[in-house]
Amino acid sequence: MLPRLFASFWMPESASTVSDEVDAIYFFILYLCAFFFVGIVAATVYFALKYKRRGNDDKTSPVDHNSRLEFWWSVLPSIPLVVMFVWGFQHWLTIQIPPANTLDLRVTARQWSWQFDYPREGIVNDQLVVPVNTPVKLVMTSTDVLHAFFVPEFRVKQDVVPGRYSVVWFEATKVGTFNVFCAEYCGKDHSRMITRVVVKSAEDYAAWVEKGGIEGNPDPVTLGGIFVKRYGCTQCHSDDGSGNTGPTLKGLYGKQEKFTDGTSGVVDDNYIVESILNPGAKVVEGFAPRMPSFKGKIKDKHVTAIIEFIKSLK
Ligand code: HEC
Ligand SMILES: [Cu+2]
Repeated sequence: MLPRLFASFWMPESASTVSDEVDAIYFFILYLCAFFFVGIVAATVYFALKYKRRGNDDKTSPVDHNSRLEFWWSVLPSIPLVVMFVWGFQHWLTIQIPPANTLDLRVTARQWSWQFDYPREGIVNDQLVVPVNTPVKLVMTSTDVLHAFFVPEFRVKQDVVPGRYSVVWFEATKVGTFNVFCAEYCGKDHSRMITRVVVKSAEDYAAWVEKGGIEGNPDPVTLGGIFVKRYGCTQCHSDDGSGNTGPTLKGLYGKQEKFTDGTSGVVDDNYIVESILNPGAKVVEGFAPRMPSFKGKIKDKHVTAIIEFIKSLK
């Protein structure tokens, strides 16, 4: 590989099968440009001084062009350009086209959280947990605005677009935890739209799947607490009475609530289910209708656990 010079403080760790080559292309272009920048500036300064007009009768050269020179100074620099293009394009294809036999996961991005679904394993998580040395394909969509999935250590970044699916794949080469950022400005809490990708060894991943992605054997309230985090509810709702984009869940159950259409109602199981599946139906006074619908995105079992959790927040 080409030099990964300075990589340690310029670049995040390299942790996927494509990242070393992305860096190599980056440094190739960078050093090539640096080399020509220095050369061109030096030549400009040299010629400016050498052919400086020295007085009124200092005539300019009678030569107005030189076809052979012009031909070569056009052709030679285009060679590294072709190298840049061919190398870059080939690697871009590698990054774009997923290999066969990937682990396929679904990703839902919303203001301002990530949801990862494991369709075969029946797991929903707010963190992306994957096995090491296994190609993973993410089929991603957004429920609201443009977002972008970005893992710097993997050197992969892909827009997540409402109303359609976009695909990104990667193969992690190191066990560890890396940041997932949203790389498309998406509103007030864009900067908080961060999660992790946890790369586990094959055995640890299998054990995690075996337990449904949940450690231990928690009771429904604890389980509900896990799911409000996993579905990203906690991005907008606190459980301790503090304010946020949405009303706090503390003391919510049994409360008399006023809605923006002038009606009011008591918070019970039905109301919570409606709030989750059809949040626009009743909008709490003093709040904007910012909550995304979780219809088709949340399992009934998980809703039940969330209700138990909300009930417990007296
Ligand atoms: C993007 C921010 C956001 C997310 C994510 C979100 N909510 Fe909300 N939620 C709101 C807002 C804003 C309101 C108040 C407006 C309304 O009623 O639609 C609300 C209202 C509610 C209410 C009614 C509260 C009341 O005081 O009557 C419940 C219950 C609720 N959300 C539960 C959830 C659950 C459970 C989740 C996760 C599955 C969730 N929310 C995810 C923003 C959010
Ligand atoms: Cu975003």
